[in-house]
Amino acid sequence: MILNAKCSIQNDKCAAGISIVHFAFVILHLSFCIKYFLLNLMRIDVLTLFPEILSGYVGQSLLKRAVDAGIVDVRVHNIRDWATGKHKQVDDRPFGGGPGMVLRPEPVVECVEAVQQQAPPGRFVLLTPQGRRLDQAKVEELATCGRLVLLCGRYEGVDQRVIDLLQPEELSIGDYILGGGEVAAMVVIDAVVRLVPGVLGDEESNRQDSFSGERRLLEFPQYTRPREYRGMTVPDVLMTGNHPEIAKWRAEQSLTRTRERRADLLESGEGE
Ligand code: JAH
Repeated sequence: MILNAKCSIQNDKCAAGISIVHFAFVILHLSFCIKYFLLNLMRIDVLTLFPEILSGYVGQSLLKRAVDAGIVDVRVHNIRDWATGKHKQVDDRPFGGGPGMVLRPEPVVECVEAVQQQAPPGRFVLLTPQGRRLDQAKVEELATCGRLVLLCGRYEGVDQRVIDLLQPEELSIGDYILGGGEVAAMVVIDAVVRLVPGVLGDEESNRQDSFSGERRLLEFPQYTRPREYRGMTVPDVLMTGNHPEIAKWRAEQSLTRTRERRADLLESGEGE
């Protein structure tokens, strides 16, 4: 919707004869709209001071397969490339004192702006322990976005003016402090990419469907061959071939496990 509005504004300018460059941008944006929104593809931009942290992961099997198949487009950008001055300084000591360094606003803001302009602007996310906690519902929401721009903080964090100016969605993957947002960004990418249509085989995507309700329980225990290992046997019900009974047993196991290990998952909706 927003993208269409933007396209038509640029169209008006073009009709008013502002320049042929605007027309070229409309065509470019239109082609990106088609690519990422209509064809269900996903573009992910990662903004970081340590792009090499991402490179091993991006070349990894599942993601690499999706990239090779043209379903996902992952681009890693070095924030330092937008630093100016002979020292290319990206961080500085915090005003008011205290330990560590803070990311300066100029290279970060200019990097975000430049990257956002490469295609229709994406959902802009800052990975930070100050963010709202990521869960599967949020992952599903992000997977529908078409484009994500993930900003990875480092040191003591980013200058607050970056946040006030660009208003990213601040997300946390859990209550612990990492060395920086890169690992958290990889967690987001890993969780999101497997939901993009075509990334997983049919088998697994069907499995995902059956668990993508509001009610999320822990998985039931799984067994495979051999039937007996070091004197430990597989529960009898799984060997009966009685599928309604198996389904019942598994549902009970899921509920018991969830109650024992993750009662917090049952708090909403368990009252009926
Ligand atoms: C640590 C900047 N909740 C995950 C998470 C995300 C980011 C960071 N830590 C944890 C972090 C240091 C500097 C970001």
